[in-house]
Amino acid sequence: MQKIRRWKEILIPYEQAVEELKVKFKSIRNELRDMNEYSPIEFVTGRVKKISSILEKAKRYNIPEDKIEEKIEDIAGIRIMCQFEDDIYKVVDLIRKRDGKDLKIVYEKDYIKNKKDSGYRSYHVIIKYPVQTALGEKEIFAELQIRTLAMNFWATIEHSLNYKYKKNIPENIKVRLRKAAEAAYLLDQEMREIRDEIIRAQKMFEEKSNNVTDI
Ligand code: 0O2
Repeated sequence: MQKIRRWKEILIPYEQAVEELKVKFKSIRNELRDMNEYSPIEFVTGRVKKISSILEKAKRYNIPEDKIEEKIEDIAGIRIMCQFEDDIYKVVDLIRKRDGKDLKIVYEKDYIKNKKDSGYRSYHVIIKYPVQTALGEKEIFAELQIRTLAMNFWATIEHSLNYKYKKNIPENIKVRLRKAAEAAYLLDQEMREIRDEIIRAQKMFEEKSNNVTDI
């Protein structure tokens, strides 16, 4: 009971960090939309890992309790959803531009170019983020996960199935989940091609109508 109370206290700055980071990424989206510019960010969510998941992960990786904050980098998690795969890399660039300003990039993991065995695709950026608390500044780790809507659709359902079946998903279902991940990826490619085709057609149309007015 005392342990839970202590963990609730430890997690306060993580909650603050998640709230601040959500506001920051939502503001980028809102500013761009207000300027009638395209936003690579579709929507943003965030969560602080559940105490039970933190302790379970520490046990899985043999991390002593006093080293958890040092070793577990995704206690604070932000998820940024994009329409298209190339938007993910635009968001990563936006994050890189803030490196050394309001956050510090520790490392990046590209699970899009190197998908996980499960079929999981997303881009992860691990950052250090300073939180101003009543007791002074505390620098914490946070994980930014950037993915398309289709990658998020797959990951959300796969995660809840894994949770429901306590990670004991039968092999044949794992194979089907991998196939479903490929289907989501193909959907992303197809939507990008459709977008590019529309842009090309629009440009051609504009050029033609400019030529007509020139005569
Ligand atoms: P939750 O509920 O989001 O906290 P590990 O966490 O052991 O898998 P590592 O190296 O610490 O491994 O981190 P990694 O690989 O960057 O993964 C951290 C988070 O990425 C996971 O957190 C998930 O949110 C997401 N993720 C990674 N692999 C998969 C996957 O195969 N399927 C889905 N749906 N999500 C994945 P948690 O702790 O699993 O979950």
